[in-house]
Amino acid sequence: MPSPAPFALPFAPRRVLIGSGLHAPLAAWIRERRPELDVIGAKFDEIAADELAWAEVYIGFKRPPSDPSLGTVRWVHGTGAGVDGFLLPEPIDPSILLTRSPERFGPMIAEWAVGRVLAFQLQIIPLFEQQRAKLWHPLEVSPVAGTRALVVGTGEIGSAVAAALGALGCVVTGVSRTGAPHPAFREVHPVAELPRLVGEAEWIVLTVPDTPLTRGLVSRELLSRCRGAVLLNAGRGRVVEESALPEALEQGWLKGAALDVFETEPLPASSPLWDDPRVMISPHISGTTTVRGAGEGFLECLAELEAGRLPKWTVDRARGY
Ligand code: OXD
Repeated sequence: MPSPAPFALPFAPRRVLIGSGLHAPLAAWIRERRPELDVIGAKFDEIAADELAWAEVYIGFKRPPSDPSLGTVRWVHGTGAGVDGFLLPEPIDPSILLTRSPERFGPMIAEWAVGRVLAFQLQIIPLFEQQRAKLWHPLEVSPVAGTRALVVGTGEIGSAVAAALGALGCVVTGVSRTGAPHPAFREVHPVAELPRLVGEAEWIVLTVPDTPLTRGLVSRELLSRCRGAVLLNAGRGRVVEESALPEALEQGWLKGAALDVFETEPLPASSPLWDDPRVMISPHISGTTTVRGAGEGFLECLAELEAGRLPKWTVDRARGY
């Protein structure tokens, strides 16, 4: 359940601060639709403490280092798929309303996952490397259809990934907190069954946020139960025990990994993952925020607050999303 509104409703804030690389087009987009709003912005790490002291609302993905407590802001609207930037390591003050973006990241993350699955299965990268060396050397390729995928998380993102892999002919099983059935999955199991399920999957796709329940879920112990799967992580780095990945690859528990998120971002140059040819790294780009998605989500929440209601997209702080 979302927390109750931390202040009296209706709430009609007018001073809006955007902390994002998209601040200029997003501010223009919002001003065009709601000219009475006073909207300013900068990249999140360039926001000054006096701008936070001026703002009633902060829109962004991360808190500004100039004042991580967010000054006197009363409402934060997160623009990313996850809102851990405002909940971890310590949550923002409970007197601040936290809403999340209703933007649909699922379709783009599904393309990211399909791209990696095809690249591994069809050996696209080794074949391209052979091409550069003018080497004619047939590699073993086999269809994706009929392989088994395990998608951890059955929300908007997980179900879009499941539908896309299903369209390739994968047999897709889901794992969620409750194990409630979902039409995009052949079957869904509760998270307690992961130790059995990982041993049956060729693809394990993580789409879950960093919450008290998911942190460290893919531990060394769980990895040791995999039987040559490829691990894809588009959720959060801290869901995986990252230091156990080199061993998991060496032991053959994992055949490969496609990682978009890491415990520390950017991934430090000292990480052995960079040089491992079995690992495909991308810099947290599997699902990106758009101006329209961020703008529409913000205005939807604003309209609800102005009408005296707690927004549908209010974050349940206990669950972490
Ligand atoms: C995220 C994002 O939450 O990039 O990971 O939006």
